[in-house]
Amino acid sequence: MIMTIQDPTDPRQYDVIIIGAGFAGLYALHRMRGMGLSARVYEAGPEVGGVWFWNRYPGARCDVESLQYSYSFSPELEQEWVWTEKYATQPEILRYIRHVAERFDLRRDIQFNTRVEEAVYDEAGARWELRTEAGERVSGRFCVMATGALTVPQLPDIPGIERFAGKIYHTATWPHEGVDLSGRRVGVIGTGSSGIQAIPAIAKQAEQLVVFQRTANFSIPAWNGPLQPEVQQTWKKDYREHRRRAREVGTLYEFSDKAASQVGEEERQREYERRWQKGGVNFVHSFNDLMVDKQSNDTIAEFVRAKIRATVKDPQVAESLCPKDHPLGSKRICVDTGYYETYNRDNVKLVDLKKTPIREVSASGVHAGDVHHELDVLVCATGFDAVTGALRHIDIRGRNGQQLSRKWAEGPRSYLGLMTSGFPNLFIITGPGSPSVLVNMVVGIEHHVGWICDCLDHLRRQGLASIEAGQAAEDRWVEHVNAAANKTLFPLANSWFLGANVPGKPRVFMLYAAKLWVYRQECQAVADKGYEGFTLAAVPRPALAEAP
Ligand code: NA7
Repeated sequence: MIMTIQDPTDPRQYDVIIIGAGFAGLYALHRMRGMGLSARVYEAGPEVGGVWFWNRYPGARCDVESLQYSYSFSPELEQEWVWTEKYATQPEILRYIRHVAERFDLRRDIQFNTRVEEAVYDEAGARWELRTEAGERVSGRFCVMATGALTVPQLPDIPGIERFAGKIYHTATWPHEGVDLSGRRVGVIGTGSSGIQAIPAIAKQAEQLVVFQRTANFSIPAWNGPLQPEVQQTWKKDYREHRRRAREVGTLYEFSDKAASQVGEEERQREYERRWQKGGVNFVHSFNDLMVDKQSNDTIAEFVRAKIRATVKDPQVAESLCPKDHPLGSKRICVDTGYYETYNRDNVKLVDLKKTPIREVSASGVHAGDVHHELDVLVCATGFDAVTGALRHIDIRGRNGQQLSRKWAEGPRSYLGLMTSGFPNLFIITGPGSPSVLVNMVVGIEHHVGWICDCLDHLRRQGLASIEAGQAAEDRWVEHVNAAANKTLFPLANSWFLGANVPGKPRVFMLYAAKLWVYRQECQAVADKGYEGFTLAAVPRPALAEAP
């Protein structure tokens, strides 16, 4: 028999409150419900999907192959869903997430259009008390932050931008009805993954396109196309094995066991060319030392620069597009369809902000260097307050009223990237201190949700009701995460991985750069040792619902 702790006289008390209905929140709900727990999801948007609901800019698609960027928990789901392209578009991924919500009857436990503003830990009652924007109050024994890494859009702080008389759009809040850019003079600020996907699509519609580039980025061709039915069928036959391997490495690429430093120039070039022709992030794995050895990285970076120079006809434009200030892969590598070729179009102009910085925006356009660019539409592909942004935007207060944003003022601190000391029973999915966006997000999400569910199961079997990261374990983990980053080339770039794109954000590498299988082993070892480093307690409250 399932004994629920939900108080029948107060329907707003749950075992678990989950914030966010993207990939993470939906899976957490499905699993927790399956454990017999009462769980409720609060979602700010009107629909499931999270990042895939909001990011609707032209050209938006995933740069992990669709057969891999999907849930593994249901063999039936993975067999019945048919992907149409090698890399799925945003609408297709959103259709998939909606299908999952229907198929597993998830919507009845999700409250949409509900932004959680405050989450306060009530020590006496050992509960998380939440308040929504509309003033509604709910509480849960546990709180799961499924708020995503790329949730809070970052708008550029450019003098005069508020005076612009045309329309301004951010790629992450693109109007749902779409935008007709035909006959328009469009400016795009930002050349990260979103800009690099949007620019070729916008160039085809707009009368004129001016791209304002602050940092040139490395981009690899996707060579996207329809997913052939036989390729899909073959993959699906081996799905269990593919998923098993993905749990170790995140995304299945051709991982090399050779170092670029140990082979000759000819072999390096041959391998880079072979991988370039296959396309995608696989290119970064050409050799196994590219993210740890700067000299090796220089060889692959130079290969890409040569490709850019060979593609872009105007040598000056080509030179501006060649990234020279960071190692390849130290900023998120981009995957494109015709990005560099777009600069050969007559209606496209590149403004190199390193040479001619933006001075101001006026009513009629953008003034960069000595040139005024007349524009009707300004598209900000300027990224996100990533990884910690969504957490910073909720007033989260733990023991003794301590605010999470205060605790993390000098950079996020967590144990295993799953919990943070002083905040009992608060779990974070794919948060700082975990591999998070460095691996296939769906694989990372499934791992975290699985770990959290095992933890909740352990608590109820032991008659315990509370878990909290210990301070010493957290300190050791933070050092461990920093040490892992310092073995790589990641700290050499001003990337959003380091919070460098948000003025005032502390410069801390927020992600755990070890291999996924290493991280999984570490998480499992902690659990196997009775949640070593955590404090588990039987607070004077009824234990969690019994296992079904
Ligand atoms: P990114 O990767 O953070 O890219 C943002 C871009 O916007 C990047 O080129 C920035 O230049 C540029 N930027 C930001 N602020 C400004 C200002 N004020 N002026 C000029 N240029 C600016 O965000 P995306 O949305 O493209 O991608 C995020 C992730 O989504 C991506 O990595 C994938 O994982 C999916 P900077 O490099 O900071 O000089």
